[in-house]
Amino acid sequence: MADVDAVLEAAHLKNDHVREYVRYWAGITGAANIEVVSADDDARLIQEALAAGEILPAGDDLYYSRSYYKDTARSEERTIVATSNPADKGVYNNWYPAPEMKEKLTGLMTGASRGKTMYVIPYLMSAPGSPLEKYAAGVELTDNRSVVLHMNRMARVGVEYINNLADPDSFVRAVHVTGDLENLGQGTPEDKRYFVTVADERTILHYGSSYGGNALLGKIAHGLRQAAYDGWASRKFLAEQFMLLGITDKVTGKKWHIAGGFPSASGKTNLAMTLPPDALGDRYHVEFYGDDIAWMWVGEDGRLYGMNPEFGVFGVAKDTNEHTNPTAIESIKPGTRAIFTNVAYNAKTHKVWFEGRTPNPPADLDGWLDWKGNPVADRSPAEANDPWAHPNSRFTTTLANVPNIASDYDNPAGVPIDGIIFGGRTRDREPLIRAITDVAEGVYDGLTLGAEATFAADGLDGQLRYDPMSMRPFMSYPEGPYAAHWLSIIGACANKPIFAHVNWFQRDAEDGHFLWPGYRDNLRALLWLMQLRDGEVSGVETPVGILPAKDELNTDGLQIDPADLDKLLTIDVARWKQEVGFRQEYLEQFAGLPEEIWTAQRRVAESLGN
Ligand code: GTP
Ligand code: SPV
Ligand code: MN
Repeated sequence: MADVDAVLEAAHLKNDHVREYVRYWAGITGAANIEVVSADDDARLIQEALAAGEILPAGDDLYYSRSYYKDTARSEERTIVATSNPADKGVYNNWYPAPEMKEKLTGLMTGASRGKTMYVIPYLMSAPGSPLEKYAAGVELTDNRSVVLHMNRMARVGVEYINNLADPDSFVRAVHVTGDLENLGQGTPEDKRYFVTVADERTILHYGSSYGGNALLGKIAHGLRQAAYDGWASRKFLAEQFMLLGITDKVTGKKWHIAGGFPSASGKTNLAMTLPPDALGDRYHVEFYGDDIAWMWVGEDGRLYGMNPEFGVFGVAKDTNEHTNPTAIESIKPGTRAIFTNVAYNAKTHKVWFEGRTPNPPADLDGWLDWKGNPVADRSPAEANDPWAHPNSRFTTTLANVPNIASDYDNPAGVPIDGIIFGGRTRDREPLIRAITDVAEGVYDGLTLGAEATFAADGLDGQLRYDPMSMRPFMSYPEGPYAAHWLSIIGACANKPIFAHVNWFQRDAEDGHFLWPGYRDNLRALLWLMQLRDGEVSGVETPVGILPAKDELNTDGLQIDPADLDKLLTIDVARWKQEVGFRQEYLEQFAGLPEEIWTAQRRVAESLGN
């Protein structure tokens, strides 16, 4: 291999700790070449990837990538958090001892990049100058050019982000080795994939995938797992799978910010990018800050502040269209340099399509390939109804491409948070919205978030499960301390956010239709919540929170069956009594839950008459 130091020198990579790290892993992986990446290299890397057939053209400055067909989502059972302290073992973090995992991954990665280029991606998961900047720097090493292209969109990339660190050793070491995807036994007992965060060493070692959160290590491995651990270890901040949006009332000039957690593929991107319903558009404006991760801390003024550490969006393609999410459609239009992954692709016209993009698939099958690359026209009758796109197919675009991106999205100071919402796919029980003003009850509500899992993780679609704060796949330390850390951060705020639980996915018990139209109309529930916070409405008290009185919800232009609306604004007490019993059992698995959480559980149970 070429002299590593000469390459790093030529790339102006000055940080000696980074150099040492690159040398070490270049030696282990056996890569043939080293290349240091900056955002300016994107156009050249795109050309190289096109020439190599790793991506395909999908229109004017749009690109198509296909991942191996057994490598299309996160794998929860192959994801591990390791530390040197057995007390860090929780219920969901899949804890292993750090020495065992480092040895394992070093073995798997040894010689595994032979003949390949190892790209060095210095990145920052924050706007420069953020109060949390010291937790945000990282260097991903990857042997996959498509991963580089995605990282260029999802994070701020360049040597300038790691050359002048206050503590030059304080970057996250994030090593990604693709492995031989066709021989990894994905989903079998011989599965060779390991996605490990060695949290107390700020080291991420991922082997055996080129897809999304398995491979773009700045995103969930650093942005969520590592950052959540750092936030707890420092006692300074929370890192959560949250969207972040702003709402401006153009008449009064008021501006609110809301952050919220919904499990993967349950509506964060859609909500954060939403436009107001047409009837409310003259009065309200929604600004997009982030769709998947928020880091939150207490500001000097005693308010909770939040920021999106990412630079782009890795959004679910399915059902994204001009009606459901017009701003997302704008953000992937020609000229945006967006990359589509695992959607259907037309090899002749270079068009892409996915379920829900239009009501029906293209009528002319000529040239169309499904997400596996097979011609749709050649399908057997048995395959005729298979989806063209993978349900977890995605688009990758930068935040700046989203038309309603907040003007201050890059402001390192972050934004003050007025409301924290939790939600998910819940077919019964959860009303449209229930507000919670007590902090312990709000934290309790987040911990007991119960929803249907989605296709964003392999093999779990539709299973009803608890997903604390929507962090279940990203938990890096035990649930008891996690709850305590939440109580301590929010408790330290002099001016606290209001909590709420929302549900856009309640279904009719008979025919299964969604009771709520969802998407742009979701803003109606958030507006009510902000009015409640500001004392303009008072709602109706129930055992599980405050619901909107019927005349308090703005229904201008809303098309809904009045019987459906009634159901959305009431509590099914019998169903909730049963639920509280389930919650008792669920909470009992967690060691060291703060007493406040048990008090909240008892209060809810008692007010339901249990
Ligand atoms: P991750 O990126 O996996 O963390 O997901 P996410 O929470 O950002 O999910 P996203 O907003 O991309 O939504 C996932 C799916 O839910 C898409 O297919 C959406 O069309 C659908 N969806 C989003 N909002 C609504 C809604 O209000 N109602 C209904 N019925 N479906 C929705
Ligand atoms: C999720 O699965 O929650 C995502 C996509 O946001 S991934 O980056 O693959 O984790
Ligand atoms: Mn997510």
